[in-house]
Amino acid sequence: MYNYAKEYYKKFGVDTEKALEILKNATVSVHCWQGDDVIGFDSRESLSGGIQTTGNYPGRATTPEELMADLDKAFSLMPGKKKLNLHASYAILNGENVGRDAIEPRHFAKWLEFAKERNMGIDFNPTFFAHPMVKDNLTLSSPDDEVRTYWINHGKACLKIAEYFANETGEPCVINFWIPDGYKDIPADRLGPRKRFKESLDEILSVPYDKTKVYVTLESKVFGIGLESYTVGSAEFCLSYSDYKGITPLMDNGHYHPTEVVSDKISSLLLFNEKIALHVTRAVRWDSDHVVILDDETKEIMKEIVRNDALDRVFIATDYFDASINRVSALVTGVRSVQKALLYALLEPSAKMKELQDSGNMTELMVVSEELKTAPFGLVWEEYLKRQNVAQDYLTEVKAYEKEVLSKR
Ligand code: RNT
Ligand code: ZN
Repeated sequence: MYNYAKEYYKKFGVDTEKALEILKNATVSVHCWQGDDVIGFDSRESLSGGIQTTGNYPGRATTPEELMADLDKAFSLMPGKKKLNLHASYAILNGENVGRDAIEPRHFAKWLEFAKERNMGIDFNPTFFAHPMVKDNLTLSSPDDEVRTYWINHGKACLKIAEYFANETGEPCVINFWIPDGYKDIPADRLGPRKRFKESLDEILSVPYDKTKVYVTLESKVFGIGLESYTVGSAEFCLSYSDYKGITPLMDNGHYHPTEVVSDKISSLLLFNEKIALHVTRAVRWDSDHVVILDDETKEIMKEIVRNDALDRVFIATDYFDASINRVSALVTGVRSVQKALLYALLEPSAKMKELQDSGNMTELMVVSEELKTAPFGLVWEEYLKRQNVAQDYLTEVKAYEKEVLSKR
């Protein structure tokens, strides 16, 4: 069956072997927070910051051990290269009374061990939400000196942890800054909070860190739940700041107006940045963070990366959280969908299609694009899973795990 597919794609000038080879080496950074509904282990606060998980499917991981076991199960059902993406709120404090402003690498030693044993790098995120020091929905942009200082110290502490991960794993660490700061209703001063955010970031980034192995990214957003009127870290702010500071912009495809698409933004950012970063999610009417599926926009995003030969310039991470379905399945479905979309993109005769565009042959371009949609893509995917020693049917394994492990929690 695979040979049939191989010949089929050859007619379009596509080498399936080459595609599989590239896919094998493409890394997806897998977010840990789908496993426990973004709750973490370091505070008793419920989720805040304008993001929400809905649903109450049984089996949520409630301890580091449970989360590690669930991630392990999920990783075993995903082909290809993975990285572990952690939030600061997943610090393992063992009863120690440490604030987020004072966390240290040692609070992540168990995570490091976990990643090392699995030959994985780690990405990191300071956690500026779900914490008593978030005052009036503000952190780094707060007018309250004490609040701002607390979160600046958190940022600094996280940079050190990111560097520790990079040093210890031997793989670069992407550390992503996202703050929820904003207002529910119309503010009187839009400049002040943004100026304070800028100054806070400047202060955090004044800490020396090794830029060859720690990549600082900044994630923008359009609005959050309860913060509908104003977002401090808007697209313009984050792009401008990234440019000014020489850090990496991060686009989350749930963070734009519903008719805007990240796939159209990638090329512009690639022209002006050495690296860019993505949070791949699925927004349904709002930044709902549904599980990623193999939909048109996910394919289009991956096409933009592949067509522009930018796989080594784009940090791809998943970011979604659905509490209404089996969480291990959610992790596997989302990550596999990203990988499927990547394969789909790799099976496109992009050079030929560019030529058609440049010669004004839009008729043929449309025909080729449409014909490719019914090419035997699934057979190439199946071959990939076989070569990677990963079962195609992950649901059976997930169900068994649910019965043996999740349902007993
Ligand atoms: C929120 C952002 C952010 C978070 C995670 C938990 O809208 O997308 O990336 O989802 O940091
Ligand atoms: Zn995100």
